[in-house]
Amino acid sequence: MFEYAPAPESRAIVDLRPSYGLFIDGEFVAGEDLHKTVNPATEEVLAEVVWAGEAEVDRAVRAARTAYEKVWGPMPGRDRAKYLFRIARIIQERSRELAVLESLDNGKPIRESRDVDLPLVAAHFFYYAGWADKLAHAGFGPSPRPLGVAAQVIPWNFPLLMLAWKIAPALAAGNTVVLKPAETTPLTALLFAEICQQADLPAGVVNIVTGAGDTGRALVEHPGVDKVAFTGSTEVGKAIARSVAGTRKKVTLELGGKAANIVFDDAPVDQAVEGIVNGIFFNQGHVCCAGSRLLVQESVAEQVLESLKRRMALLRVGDPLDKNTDIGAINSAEQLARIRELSDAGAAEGAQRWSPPCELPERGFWFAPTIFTGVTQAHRVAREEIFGPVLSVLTFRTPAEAVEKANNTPYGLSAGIWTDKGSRILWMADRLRAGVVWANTFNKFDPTSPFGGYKESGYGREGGRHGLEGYLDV
Ligand code: TXE
Repeated sequence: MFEYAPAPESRAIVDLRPSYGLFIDGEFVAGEDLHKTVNPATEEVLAEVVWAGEAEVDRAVRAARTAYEKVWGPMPGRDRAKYLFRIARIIQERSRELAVLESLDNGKPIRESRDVDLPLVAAHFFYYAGWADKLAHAGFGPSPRPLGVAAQVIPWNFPLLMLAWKIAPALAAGNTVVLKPAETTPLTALLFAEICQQADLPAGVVNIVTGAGDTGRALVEHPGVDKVAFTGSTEVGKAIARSVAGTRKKVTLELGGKAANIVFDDAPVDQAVEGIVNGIFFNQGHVCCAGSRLLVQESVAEQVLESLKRRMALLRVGDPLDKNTDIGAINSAEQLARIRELSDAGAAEGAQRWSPPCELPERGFWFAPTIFTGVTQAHRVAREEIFGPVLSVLTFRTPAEAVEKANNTPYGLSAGIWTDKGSRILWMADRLRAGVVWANTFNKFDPTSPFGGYKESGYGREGGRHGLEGYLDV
């Protein structure tokens, strides 16, 4: 008789080496400046990686330039597509290993890395592989040209997925890349480098330089770079925009957010509550488009909050490799300190803080799911990006007031609407200043649709046909 016993997602599936070099010109290159990367759930050291200095960044940019001019730029799109399809298939084949490594280095629940991140990563490569031989027939003009060498700097919240968002369209369009993963989550990018080798990708087409902000700055400021693509904090995004001003470099920026998740009185409460929970607690709230402000219509606020609290009491916080875990570890001690500081500010400013009873592990970085009620628009928790499992609740009476409050933020990345009325969805979507508006769902991603911000959430789009525009001269 067949018995289904789900195996624990064991860390034994990943074969970690004690240290990793930089991936430059198709090879791993040792370096001197080694730094540890830790498992945020246990504080155990996973491996050491090199933090690249200016000379190493220079080497990587030169390798990317040569590969662009000699191999990848002149290659017909159908041949570039073959490599991208091959990479996509290897990602699928090695997806359990990648998912476990992602959860170890990042702290996110395995259910998310395995069922959300990894399928989307593979989907991105499949999707853009399909574009590589069709660029001349897609409204970009008869002979769209790649930009050249792309410098790509990504954050730690979706390490592999952000890598896929950056690398897949860049390569499909004929660019070569030097990518810098975040300092706290370098490992899956290095495993991806191995996958490039396994796919026989020509040397220099993809280069991975690990390191922190200084490595990122050296990369972005390198004169051999034609395009800068950045995802991260608004502060660093602005610094990058300033540093490339006056150069020939093109820039796309995907920055912070403070999305409103708006619940009307005609929305099915259970469904909306699931959407609120997914909106703010998915990936520990380390999500640029997280629904971090709940705007709930006054007439149903009490009912929605009661139901939300009941649901929050069922959330399991703990071991990221346990399939039953809903909320994993906070990615770093620094991020935990930031979340604590803002959460304490919320309480000090007079909002009411609530968390369900939940026991947090002793070692590692943890934060219980938290909501603030009695929040006004003046409170810091209503204005600043917390980037953690913390929800601020505000109320409204009319659709116009909901729009006014939702738009009352310097950000404009995403918004959510929960209502039974189709006409209201269209009315709201027309007025919300956000790059993505979800209706009766939240945090839905697809490689075919463009993603990106208004206002201080950045500019440029990633995903879909629009995602190619950032890597082409048309
Ligand atoms: O971001 P940084 P941090 C927000 C979120 C979070 C806050 C700080 O609110 O609490 O930012 O996070 C590289 N030139 N988001 O400090 O510093 C860095 O090494 C070039 C939202 O982690 O912006 C990393 O690879 N690169 C966001 C990447 O930039 C530089 C995701 C992001 O780090 C650099 C992350 C420099 N001068 C944080 N300085 C989102 N939009 O999803 C740093 N880096």
